[in-house]
Amino acid sequence: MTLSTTKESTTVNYLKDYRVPTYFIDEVDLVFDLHETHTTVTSLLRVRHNQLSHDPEKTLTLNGEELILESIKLNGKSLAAHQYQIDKNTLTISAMPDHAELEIVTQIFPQKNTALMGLYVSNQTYCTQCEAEGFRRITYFLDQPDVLAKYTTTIIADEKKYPILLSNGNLVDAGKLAQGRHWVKWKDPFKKPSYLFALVAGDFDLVRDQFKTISGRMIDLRIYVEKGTGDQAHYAIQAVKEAMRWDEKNYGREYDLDIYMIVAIGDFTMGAMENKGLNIFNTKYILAKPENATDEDYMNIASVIAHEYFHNWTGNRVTCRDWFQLSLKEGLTIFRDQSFSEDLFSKSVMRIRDVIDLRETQFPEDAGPLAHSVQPDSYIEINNFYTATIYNKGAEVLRMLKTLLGESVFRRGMDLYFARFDGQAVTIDDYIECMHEVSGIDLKQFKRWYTQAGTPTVTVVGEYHEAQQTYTLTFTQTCLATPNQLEKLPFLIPARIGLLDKEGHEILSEAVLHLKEASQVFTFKNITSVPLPSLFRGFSAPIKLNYHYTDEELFLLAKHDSDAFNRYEAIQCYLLNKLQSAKTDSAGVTALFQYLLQHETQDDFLLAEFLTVPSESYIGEQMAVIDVDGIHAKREGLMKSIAETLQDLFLEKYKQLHAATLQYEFNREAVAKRQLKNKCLSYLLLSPNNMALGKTQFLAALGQNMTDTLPALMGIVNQENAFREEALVIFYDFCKDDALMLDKWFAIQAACKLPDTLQTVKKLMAHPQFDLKNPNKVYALIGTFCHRNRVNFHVKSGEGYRFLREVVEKLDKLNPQVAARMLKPLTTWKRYDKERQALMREQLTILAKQKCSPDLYELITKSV
Ligand code: B3K
Ligand code: ZN
Repeated sequence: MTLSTTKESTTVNYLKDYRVPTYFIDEVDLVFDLHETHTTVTSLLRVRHNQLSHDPEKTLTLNGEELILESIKLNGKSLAAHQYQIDKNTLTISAMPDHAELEIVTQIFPQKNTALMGLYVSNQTYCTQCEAEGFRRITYFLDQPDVLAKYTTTIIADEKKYPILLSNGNLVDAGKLAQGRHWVKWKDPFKKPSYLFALVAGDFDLVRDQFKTISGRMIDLRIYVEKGTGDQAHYAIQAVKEAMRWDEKNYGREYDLDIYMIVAIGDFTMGAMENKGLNIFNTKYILAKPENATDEDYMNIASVIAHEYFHNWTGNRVTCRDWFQLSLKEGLTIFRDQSFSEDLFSKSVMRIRDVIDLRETQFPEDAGPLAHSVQPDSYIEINNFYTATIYNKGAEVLRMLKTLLGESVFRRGMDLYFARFDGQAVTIDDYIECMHEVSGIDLKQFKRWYTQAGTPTVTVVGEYHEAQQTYTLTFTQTCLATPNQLEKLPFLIPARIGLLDKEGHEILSEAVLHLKEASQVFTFKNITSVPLPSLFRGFSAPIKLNYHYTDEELFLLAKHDSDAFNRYEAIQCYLLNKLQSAKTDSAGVTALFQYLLQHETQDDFLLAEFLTVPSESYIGEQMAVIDVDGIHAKREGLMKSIAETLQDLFLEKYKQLHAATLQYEFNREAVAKRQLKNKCLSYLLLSPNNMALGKTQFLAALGQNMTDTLPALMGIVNQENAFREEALVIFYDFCKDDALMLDKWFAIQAACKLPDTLQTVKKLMAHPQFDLKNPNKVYALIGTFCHRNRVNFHVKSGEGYRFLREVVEKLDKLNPQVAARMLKPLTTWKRYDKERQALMREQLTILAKQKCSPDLYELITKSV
């Protein structure tokens, strides 16, 4: 018996080292025998030498981690000890035949698996997470995405405890065994990489529905959730149907199996996983009912469901050749789910929110020590690369491509991509080649978006020539150095622009300029008066724009631009200017907000976005040295003065909308009203005089409508008042048996801006319902405090940094992926003042001296 150990390697993997596999595995037959102390996995592999691999040695090297090898047979014969070799994370067989059947029996320990990779147990349910490299924690395998095999999976387990046994594909057989055990057999007709394998065993509530595909096939839809929560899966199953319809209509993609299953799990590191035919989801993105889920939760559920469903084509049918191509599936699938949410909820608001997200998560990544390109050229731990750059910037790159090619050509490119590469593991280059072929456009320069990291800054200068009646715009692009990339070449940037006259009428609507040079001039003819440019409409490229607008010009754009995103952008820009000036004069801001409240009557959802002051992190991003306390004080001050000056208007709007939203319904119109109503409430609750209003809404909404409960509670909790403690107790009593609501209870306290919050967070870590092994709890309490509560996390004493380091140390032993995610704020130390820099570095240095996971090792070495 040999034990392979936990991954320790700190090897750097390079894209340039990619080689085709020496062997392929065409068929996999797995048998899982689930027991209370261990699981035995028998794996029968049909192995074939790859003629193209030029490996004269005929050596087969399989990956394996934390496995106990019980036996190994080649073509039916047990291998003697000298015929194979086991190292830390590999099993090597030399002198392999060209074709062989390999039978490997391993033992694994799902009950002890806290890393939540491979096979693990959550709430008495067995489940798997194999992306990126979890399958090797189940059995020895060629655990890389360019090895595509057909899987058959047999699961054997106690029937009472685990009546439901699931895997990918179709159920083909089942039976009973002695001692109350039973078995099932699943067969997946589609070839897939090992990262898409899934297994689930447990007892669930089942919610079912059907979907008739465009060609008339009936799909059996099933969502499995924890017993007693079946009433919360109805929205999710509707969302599945919406997503299926949308992909047929917009991309011509039909679902391919006869059954589509989703299982919701309480302990899950990510949002969800797109395993073929058997998605596994974090409960957070399935369960919802009005009393425990907010409008945001509902919208997120639809978007994650769509995301995983869309992966069936972008990721599963056409998959990635290697993990450097991760954005091929993730960027593309995010782009598709963003478009879905725009269609479903609101084109303008979803766009605004996606850009906010990009600027708050990806821009800092680009500006920090962990900056990497959308197609990285090296990594130590691939799990560290499920980043905003790969996902969100990757999506922006495709949005630009669509802008450059136009909608119908882009669609033809997608059709070609699916037709050409169905059933294959391919590269970002393969994808771009399709787009090149259908468009005839040379995309060589465009591909720099994949290989160069960093956020470009585009400086624009406009000049009007009255005599010639021409207007010129000069665009100059620059991009700062990022780690290992000191010099950058110009990007191909699509700039969607319009020109307005003094009254705000459009003189030129919707031109897309292709910026190619470091500096480039565009001339517009027959312009009869000085125009005002509306630049990068819809945020047509992930860049930082530098154009000097006067306050009057920003007002004009805010009021009249035909592009909703640029109206929002003008307001943000104006607010940022005010927040950055030495003395914040709020009169202009309140005048603008007053105008918007009185005139923006078409779209409540959009208005709620317009009335949002830039976040502390976005303000900080604009500064050379982030002034944590200054930003906080100024922003709070500005919001308070808006709230005071416009108190009557907010109250009037609030009352009017409140009366119109008494009954909770989830639909576009109701969401828009509630969003605006609660935006007004959040301003009103900045004043202690309005606490009664918050209390009334909180008590009335609790148990009926979480969308109204939460903002009221937030307003109450964020200041000292007589009702504060009581409100938290009432909320706790209401939510103590519901894990997801409990997360909200933890998060709301961790987000509190009052000065003793760190002490509260420490106390809450000792709460019996807090669990360091549960990622949702960690994200709710530690994540909210360290990632979102800037003023308290960055407290001058350095106590917040020490707290995070201590938590990360503990987490790393349980779940390195979660530990690495939590560590991120410390890696940005260079952005702060000298004192904070020293304190943050000190904690990183302490960590650097300890033995830690490759996940942490990579982040620490890259950032110290
Ligand atoms: N593809 C999964 C990612 C899982 C990665 C785990 N380290 C989720 C998604 O993007 O759909
Ligand atoms: Zn994805």
